Parts: sequence; structure tokens; C-alpha cells
Amino acid sequence: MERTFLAIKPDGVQRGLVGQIISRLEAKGFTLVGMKLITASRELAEQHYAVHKERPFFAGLVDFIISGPMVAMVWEGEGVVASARKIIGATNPLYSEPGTIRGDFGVNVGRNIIHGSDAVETANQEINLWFKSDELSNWTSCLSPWILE
Ligand code: IDP
Ligand code: MG
Repeated sequence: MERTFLAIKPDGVQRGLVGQIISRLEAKGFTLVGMKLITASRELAEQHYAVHKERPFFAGLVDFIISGPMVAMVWEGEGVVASARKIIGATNPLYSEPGTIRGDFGVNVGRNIIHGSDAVETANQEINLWFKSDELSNWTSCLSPWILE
């Protein structure tokens, strides 16, 4: 089953949005298979955002990401990578649709509350970067037959 890496950024944690964000993903029908509160090291943050290392916002982004605890999570489900990106909304919260996490809770691209992997391959890399395999639980929700045909 497909998995994605989602992380509530330090702004989402500081603003007390953890519960509401997790509720949206649970209610959609996705399954939480890993979660931890973690203040990322600079090295981890730089690796996570390595694709953006030449961008002008990179240094500020890394400083922000390591500024406090994040809730790092792995979620599982049918089409979860693309679907979670839709639930999260566009990168700039000013342009994210209402009803999305960023559209409902944010206004600024530098404080956009949550990260979500952009493709299955990136998801697998990010899961391996943030989690050890024994930190993930392989389980089947009792709701599964009511969510998946
Ligand atoms: P994504 O998080 O929607 O995948 P990316 O383009 O991969 O968006 O950018 C990664 C993160 O970098 C964004 O979530 C945001 O926190 C930050 N970021 C992107 N563009 C800007 C910008 O123009 N200014 C400040 N931060 C930015
Ligand atoms: Mg991205």
C-alpha cells in the first residue's frame, strides 16, 4: 500500500493545529503508520530540502524548520501521496483553496504549516530519511473494509 511522508512544521505545532490536521487525514480514510515529535537537526533539514539548496529562500527555510518541534508522520492509503497534497493545498497559502489545510490556516508561503511528499519516489526517500523501519507500524485498520472496496 502507498505511503507518504507528512510533517506538521514548527508553525503548525506552535499554533496548536496538530489535532485538527491529524483529524482531517484520519477522517479521509488514511492510516497513520508512524508519528513522532522531532526538532530536526540542521543536517536533517538540509537533506530534506536538498532539492531547494540553490533557491534564495533555502537558508531561511532551514532556519525555520529547525526552530522548534515538528510532527513527522507516515500515512498509508490508496493514492495517499497525491491525495494528501490536495488536502494540504497549494504551496502559497494565499492561493490555496479554502477547505485545504494551507488554505484554511495560513497566509504566507514561509509559514505554510505542513509538508507533504510530492511523488511516490520522494515519499519513500523522505520516509527513510526521517524514520527507522522499527518506528513504523504495519497494521490494518478495522475500518479498512468500509474505506477500501
Ligand atoms: P511544497 O512544500 O508545496 O512541496 P516546495 O516548492 O517544494 O513546496 O517548497 C518547499 C517549501 O519551501 C515550501 O513548503 C515553503 O515552506 C518554502 N518555500 C517555497 N517557496 C518559497 C518562497 O518563495 N519563499 C519562502 N519560502 C518558500
Ligand atoms: Mg516540495
